[in-house]
Amino acid sequence: MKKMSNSLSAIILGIVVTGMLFTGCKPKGAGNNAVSADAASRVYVAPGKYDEIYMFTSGGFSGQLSVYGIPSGRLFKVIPVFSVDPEKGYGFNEETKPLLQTTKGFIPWDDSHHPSLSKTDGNDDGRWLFINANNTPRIARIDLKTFKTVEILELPNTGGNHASPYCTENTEYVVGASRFSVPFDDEEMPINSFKQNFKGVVNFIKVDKEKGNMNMAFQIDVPAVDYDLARAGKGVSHGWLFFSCYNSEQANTLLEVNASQKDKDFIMAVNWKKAEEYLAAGKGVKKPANYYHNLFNEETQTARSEILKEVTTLDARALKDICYYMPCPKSPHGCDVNPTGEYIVASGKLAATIPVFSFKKMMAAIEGKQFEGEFDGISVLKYESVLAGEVEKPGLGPLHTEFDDKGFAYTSFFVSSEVVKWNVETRQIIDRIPTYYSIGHLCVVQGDSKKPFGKYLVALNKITKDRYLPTGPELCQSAQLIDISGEKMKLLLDFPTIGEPHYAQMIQADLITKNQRKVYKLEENKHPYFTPNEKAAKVTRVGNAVHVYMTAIRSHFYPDNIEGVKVGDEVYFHVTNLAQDWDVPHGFAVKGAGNSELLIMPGETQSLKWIPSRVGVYPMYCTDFCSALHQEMQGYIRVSPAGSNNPLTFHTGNKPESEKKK
Ligand code: K7E
Ligand code: CUA
Repeated sequence: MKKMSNSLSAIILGIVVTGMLFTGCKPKGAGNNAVSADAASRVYVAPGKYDEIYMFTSGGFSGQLSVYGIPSGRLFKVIPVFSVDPEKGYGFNEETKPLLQTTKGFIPWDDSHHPSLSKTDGNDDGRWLFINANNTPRIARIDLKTFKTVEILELPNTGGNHASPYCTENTEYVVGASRFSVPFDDEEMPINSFKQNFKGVVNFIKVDKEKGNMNMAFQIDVPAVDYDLARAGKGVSHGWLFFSCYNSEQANTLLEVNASQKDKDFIMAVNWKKAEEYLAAGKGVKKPANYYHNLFNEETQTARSEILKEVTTLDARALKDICYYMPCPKSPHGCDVNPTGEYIVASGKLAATIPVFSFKKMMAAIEGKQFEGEFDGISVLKYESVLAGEVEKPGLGPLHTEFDDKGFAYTSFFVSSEVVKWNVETRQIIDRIPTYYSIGHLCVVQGDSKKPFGKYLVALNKITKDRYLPTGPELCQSAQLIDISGEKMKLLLDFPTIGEPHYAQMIQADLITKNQRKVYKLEENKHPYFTPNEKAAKVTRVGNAVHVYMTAIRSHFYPDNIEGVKVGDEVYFHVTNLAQDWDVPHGFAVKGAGNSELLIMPGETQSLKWIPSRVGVYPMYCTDFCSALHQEMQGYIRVSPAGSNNPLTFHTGNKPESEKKK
């Protein structure tokens, strides 16, 4: 620690930051910061009125995605993605369980950092949202018609899918890279053979233009460093991607010290159009792999898993003109591209300036072979040959940058806990505003697109000490809404978030609302256990599996009395919600079930598996208050001993003919 603070203190503007570097520091005047006089009216969305903007925020270690309205900061929904959610039956009902299957088995959780809206011509098109699983490397796709997770693709040979996912200009690909270099899956090696045996990888996932379906197109093998964040090029730099890399020291222990040795790490520029050419020319090598592709089918309303066994790879060391390294000061984190695509802004966490790279200069430097050498087989461009300029004395601990529509950039500073506004062309600092406290990412409305909407910026903060009512040892994390429509930034609103809000993307609401699905049409329901009306409801037995084809409508289930089930049976309740009106879900729960409820949207079928272990009469009921007679929406299922001869019977209301005679 001593050794490190010596070297750092010189770098970080001569300030001794040993204590606060990794915890953040508190700006002066914290707690009673000036909120502009019109702030309340700027964020007030009157009852019954709509917000102007959607914000999609990752939950970090919650594995979920939350949806807020901006400017009000109202929470609308938490969309389960990588973590099970009993509230919605996600990961508990039979239809969604396959989404969470991986080569490591069913995984009920992940750590999720970066939502990424799909793009057309470099602008957010409001169709899909992609998000990464960092721990067990996966990418998920959420359909913004239904706000549901519809696809999850596992990434083979990838350790820590942090630099992910990033959409290219027309969502040709979503791309991600490994944070932890590792040997190939299912290979073990001495950890200290990192330099020889570990690999980094960049994953290119092809996205179907109409349906959005993902498939693993190819991987690029790259040197073993830690790839942290990235952005796709756009406009002039369309066809390229830019990744920040730290740990160019290739340390495998105590990275805190060992990965902070060198003066510069890298930004890796990847020419994906070139990679496509090599693939077309047959330079891809097919390698065995093992990974899951889980896809939800809207017609059958059921997810299916397939296991894939091969991946095509390109070797960046052999194909010299796919990847280049640009030297970048001190452990870069964020790597962001401005709306024209000309400037690449890299934020070195431990750097005293922010370097701004020029795409034009980079192309000229590649053309003119302005290399200072190679790193692990990859050409390293000369720093001066690619640099547009540096932002001087910007603040401490720069992390992330987004852009508005007027030529300004906004960078977050974790250590000095502030947002700094600067001019992209001149790199002059225009304004700065404190955040409370220790901001990570920030986001501007459509701020990573070719046409940012500007107007609002949200700071996503790690620490909220003294900002809210305390809630035990764990205090909430928070977002802060900042008005960026004028020259000076203005703080408008604080609001808490779910989990850790690593990153968010904001989009104008009408790009989403016009596509909303209100119901699933019954005539389009192709679920294998669909029950189209009450007459079709039935209970069947196949061995010890009992299938209940059940319907729900205000305010009863059909059937609501079931007998003849035995201890040890596998009972499947396949419940179809017959309602065809917006906002009329029904719930379903049965006493003692070891999973969760179902929450069934209008026209949808969902299945709950239940294995009764004891004799008894078990109530079942609707869990979503659906009408004045919601409490009456209930029934019973009788469970007899394993050897019983009770016949299978079922009904709602009058008993069936067969039973009337008894
Ligand atoms: Cu900066 Cu995971 Cu995007 Cu968090 S990362 S802050
Ligand atoms: Cu159906 Cu409550």
